[in-house]
Amino acid sequence: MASQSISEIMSTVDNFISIGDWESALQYLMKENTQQPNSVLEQQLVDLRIRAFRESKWPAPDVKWPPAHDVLPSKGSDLPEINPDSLNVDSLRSGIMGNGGLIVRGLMDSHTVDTMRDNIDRTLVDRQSGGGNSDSSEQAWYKRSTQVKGGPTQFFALGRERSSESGSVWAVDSPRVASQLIEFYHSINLPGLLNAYFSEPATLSVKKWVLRKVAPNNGSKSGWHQDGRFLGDGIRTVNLWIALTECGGDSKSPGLDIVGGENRKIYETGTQGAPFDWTVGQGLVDGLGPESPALCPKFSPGDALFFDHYNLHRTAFGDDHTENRYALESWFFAASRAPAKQIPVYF
Ligand SMILES: O=C(O)CCC(=O)C(=O)O
Ligand SMILES: [Fe+2]
Repeated sequence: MASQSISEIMSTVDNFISIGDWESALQYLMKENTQQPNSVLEQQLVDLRIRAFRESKWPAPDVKWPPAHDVLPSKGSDLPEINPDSLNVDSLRSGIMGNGGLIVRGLMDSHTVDTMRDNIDRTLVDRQSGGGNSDSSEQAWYKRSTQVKGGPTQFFALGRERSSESGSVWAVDSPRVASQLIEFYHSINLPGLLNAYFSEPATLSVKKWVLRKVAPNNGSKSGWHQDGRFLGDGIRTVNLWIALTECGGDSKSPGLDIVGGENRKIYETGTQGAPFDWTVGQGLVDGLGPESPALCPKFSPGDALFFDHYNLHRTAFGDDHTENRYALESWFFAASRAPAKQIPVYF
């Protein structure tokens, strides 16, 4: 794409922004970038999405919360499972609030799954080599937005070397991946679904939108945690976790352990065998009883799990795993209650 075209595109974007029309600015920029993906436009998309949230108003809706919901049928104590066709505001509310989680089989198509796995590998390699090294015709797979201030220069498991073999990366640190993911979310009408769920727009965030490649048997242990423990009071959330490789159950790579059920409270941390002061001990989880079973669902590539900040969960490390596990973690917040510390990202 000639640089003239980019400046023309950006001038149209600036016109929308000058009248405060962030939605049109971002829709237009996203459309132009979809037609001809370009690293300059992708970086602009990330930067402007962070600005758009900060510079827009997010009035709180007047709604009863939690809203009315059912409990979905499931096999025994398992989480309910549906196909993408049955995903709507009712099944999402019932699954998350009534059952403690909802599995949607095959939510991401296999082409996008393959692309995302490849994206994660490229991003980890580019991060390891310093990031932003590619010339303008190549993609810079890892590049920190100037709109992200005060964060770590990289994000990786505590005490671990930055590696291209495995790790976690903020999605916004890879502008191309962030753009492709938002295109995918729009293609399945996630903005509309979450708007209905929250009765207001949903937002992503810099810090709770993560690409993951988890190595098998890497010596890690992870404690049970609830994201509601550290994301702040009064939040409303939906986490969309998507497996990009087969994992969990009796498979060869670490899935996600999750406690199902209707319990919606924040549990005590740092006791009953908890390895860290912010995690919940195994003893406490064992004592929750049959209403709150600890599950390790088996996922195929493209399967999704929806849950929220009340769910106890952890990476399901096991000794008998041999394969890497790739996954995407996307926490969505009701916009009027989104924690500023997580750096909301308009989507
Ligand atoms: O993918 C994992 O292993 C951890 C995910 C997680 O903690 C989350 O999605 O909040
Ligand atoms: Fe988590």
